[in-house]
Amino acid sequence: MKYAVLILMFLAAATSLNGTYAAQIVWENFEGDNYWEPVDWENTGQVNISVSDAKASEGSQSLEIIVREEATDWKNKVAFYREEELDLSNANIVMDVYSEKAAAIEVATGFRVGEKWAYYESNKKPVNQGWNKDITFDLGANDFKSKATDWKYMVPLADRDSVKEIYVLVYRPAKMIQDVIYIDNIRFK
Ligand SMILES: [Ca+2]
Repeated sequence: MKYAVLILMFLAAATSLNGTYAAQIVWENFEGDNYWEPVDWENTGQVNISVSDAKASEGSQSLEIIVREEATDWKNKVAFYREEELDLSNANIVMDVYSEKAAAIEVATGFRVGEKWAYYESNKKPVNQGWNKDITFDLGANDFKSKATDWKYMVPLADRDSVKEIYVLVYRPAKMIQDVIYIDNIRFK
């Protein structure tokens, strides 16, 4: 909770000093312990995640995601999350993603928010082979999906001031078997 307050103060201070200056803080750089866990949803593939020094866009470590299951039409993604109370009213999310393969991979972000921990998911962003720096998710966008919209991308993210968990999802083309992806330098901006 202290951390969330700190972020708010930092963003407020940076905004007031310079109206259009976009403050940026690194929230997760994977230089320490791993706070992320894979989800156990029916429609997500099996995955191993761990902090690794094989690739990094910041510091010397990143989160290594080893996908162990072939992607099918209905199970075409893996997902993992970190629990933390955050106020992201004035923040967007930026991250760096490395893909070993030149496959049609996409990433998205998800959020559990509010008293009911409702789940919202952002639209997908393409990932090319190698490093994809500064992939940005606009948390003020109007094309999030949720259960209330029957999983159609057509609503804003609700309760941005009351985020409980942040998810990262990696979508993969059907028939893709093994895969390794790295994520680093997750920022609020
Ligand atoms: Ca790092």
